[in-house]
Amino acid sequence: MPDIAKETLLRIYNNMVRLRCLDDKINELIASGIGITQHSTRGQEATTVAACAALEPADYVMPYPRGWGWAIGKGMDPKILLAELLGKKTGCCAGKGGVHVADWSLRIMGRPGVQAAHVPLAAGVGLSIKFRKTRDVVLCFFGDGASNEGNVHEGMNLASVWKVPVVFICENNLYALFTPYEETTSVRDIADRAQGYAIPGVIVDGNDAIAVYEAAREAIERARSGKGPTMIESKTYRIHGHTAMDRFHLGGYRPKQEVEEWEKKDPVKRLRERLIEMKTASEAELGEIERRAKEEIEEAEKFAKESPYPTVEEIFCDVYVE
Ligand SMILES: Cc1ncc(C[n+]2csc(CCOP(=O)(O)OP(=O)(O)O)c2C)c(N)n1
Ligand SMILES: [Mg+2]
Repeated sequence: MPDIAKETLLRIYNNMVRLRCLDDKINELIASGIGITQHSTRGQEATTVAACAALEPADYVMPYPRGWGWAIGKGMDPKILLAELLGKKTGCCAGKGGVHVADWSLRIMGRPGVQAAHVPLAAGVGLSIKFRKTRDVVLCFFGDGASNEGNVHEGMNLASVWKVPVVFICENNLYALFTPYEETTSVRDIADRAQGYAIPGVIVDGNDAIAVYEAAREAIERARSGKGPTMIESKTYRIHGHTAMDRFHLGGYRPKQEVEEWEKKDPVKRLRERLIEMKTASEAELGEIERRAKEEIEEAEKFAKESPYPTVEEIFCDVYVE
């Protein structure tokens, strides 16, 4: 039995289910012709959600482009997120950020568009925490493809030199766009690269929410107690294509059978089965979580669609600090 409070386990399950419903809803909106985009997190929900569950409210998240798990995990209301994606005034950036979701009140520092550009910024946030002498921690997410960018090297090196409280989480979903990671990555385990920065490198089964939570909790405690950064490599898989525009992900650049094998390791289903097996929750309780999540996302869609767009006069607000 894992040493995790029942309330935490249920929060993780709830957020994973809410994230999946939101992901499905956005794909539905895209299919209906609404001009938005997303990098689906189906199959990857455990990493961002369970890692964020190990944070405290004052901790920071440096998001990356895949999905919205870091937003849901850090407490963003799906209504506000969906309104932002639809360019509405009620969104977290008043409709002017679009996919570049940020909410500084939740310490979500802003989803980048340039892969890996945020990694040195995570070291910077860590340095600011050190100067301010608070006990906060930064969780910084990036993908396997991004792990080969110079920015990751610079950010991880500086974070180690400065011994700042940053936990780097690389979600290795085996592909960057249409390229398998072995074709672009020098090592089999990206976590091995942590050695080059003299920090711990941890490998975790990214489809096991409990394992991710435990690994993140340990790394976060280490960072909080002044021992510096950790790198976690979460091994997982994206079930959908790179984005909804990707028509070649099934049987094109990756074998259909590979996708089917990973579908059997569905992290949501897997946590559900564990919760039942450990008697953490009953079938009825989990069913209620799933029903409520669906309802919440339907309401979020209605809210986002009915919300107004920003006015022309509002376009130049929030551009500079006033
Ligand atoms: C610096 C930079 N190069 C290229 C791109 C275009 N691009 C967007 S997503 C992506 C693949 C990223 O792969 P990975 O880091 O593995 O993340 P995943 O999409 O698998 O979650 C690329 C190359 C970009 N956004 N930024
Ligand atoms: Mg990838």
